[in-house]
Amino acid sequence: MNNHRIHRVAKLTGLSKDVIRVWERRYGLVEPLRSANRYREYTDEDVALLRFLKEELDQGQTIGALAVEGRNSLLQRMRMTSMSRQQDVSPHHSLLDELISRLDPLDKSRFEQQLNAAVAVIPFEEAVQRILLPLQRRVGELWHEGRVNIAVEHYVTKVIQQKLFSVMNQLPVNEFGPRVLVACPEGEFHEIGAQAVAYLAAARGCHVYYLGPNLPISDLMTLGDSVNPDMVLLSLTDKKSDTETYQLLQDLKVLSMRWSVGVGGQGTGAIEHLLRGSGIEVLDDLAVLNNRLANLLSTRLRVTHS
Ligand code: B12
Repeated sequence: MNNHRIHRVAKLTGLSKDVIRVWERRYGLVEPLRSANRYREYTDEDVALLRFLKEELDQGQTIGALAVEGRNSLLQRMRMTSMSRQQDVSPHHSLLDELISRLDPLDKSRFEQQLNAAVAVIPFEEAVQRILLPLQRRVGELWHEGRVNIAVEHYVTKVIQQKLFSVMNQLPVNEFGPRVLVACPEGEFHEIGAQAVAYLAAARGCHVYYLGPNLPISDLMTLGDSVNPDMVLLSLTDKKSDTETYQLLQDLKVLSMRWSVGVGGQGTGAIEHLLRGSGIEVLDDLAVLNNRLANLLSTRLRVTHS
């Protein structure tokens, strides 16, 4: 996460410094911290929100009406809007090419500067879809082709994971939101899909337990018994042998007798037909997950209010 001074925020958002200061005084939608020498310091989220406000104004909204809506609701709407826009947002190819060119030989400073700067200026969910996940795919593919050292691949993977976690950790924990467990079952080590799912669920207001890769279902069940989740989301990447597939199906069935279970990831294609009629939901992608989460949240809201 970066902090930005007001002149940079003005540049990044297209708003004048005066307007940014007046909005702070009158509406409090963005309340920057102060550095030791009293300069205003804005977070990436502040910048993304100001850009969103500017877009809303360009479409005829008034700042008064937006202020009444309040920061949290605006942030929520910003994330939703960015998610629905992203359905046809393609990877940021030229940036990805440049980032990849910093990996051999590894130029850590330039790589991180460039990545941080690019991620800072667009809503984080857009950055996830256009930059972070495609970067993970590109660097993973390079390793698979033997064109990048595994140490470099691990370095890039860790940078991506840190970004997802640091933004996720800054989201308020919604104690009363639907409880969602996210993991990759035993033998599954490709983790970024699951992390993206965890981030998305937390950003939508779920109470997320992120359990990472290679988790035996029996241990997931034990934790589930104490958490009693509203949904268990599993990420499947690898193709499995017949025996492994059989075992996985058994495990999923046991899980689904207790809780709602959703599976996604590139490994689901091979077993989708076997899941038909089982009650286990196959969630094709993050847009489908987004709708499922909206549904989960509204059910939870109805339960809390009744
Ligand atoms: C990055 C990568 C790696 C990294 C993993 C880094 C990490 N810690 O996660 C490294 C280099 C370590 C790696 C290693 C291996 N990999 Co690899 N790897 C990839 C690669 C290039 C990208 C996968 C990825 O992370 N994509 C980014 C994520 C975000 O995208 P995604 O997985 O498609 O997920 C999206 C959706 O599917 C969805 N989604 C995912 N999960 C879920 C869950 C839910 C609930 C929902 C709703 C949605 C959802 O959301 C995501 C965003 O759109 C793929 C090839 C490819 N282009 O996909 C191969 C691939 C997955 N790897 C593969 C293999 C075989 C391996 C190895 C076994 C190779 C080996 N011989 O050692 C090892 C095993 C891993 C291990 N033991 O550590 C194979 C799997 C093939 C198969 N059919 O089983 C692939 C397909 C490559 C290939 N073409 O052969 N790999």
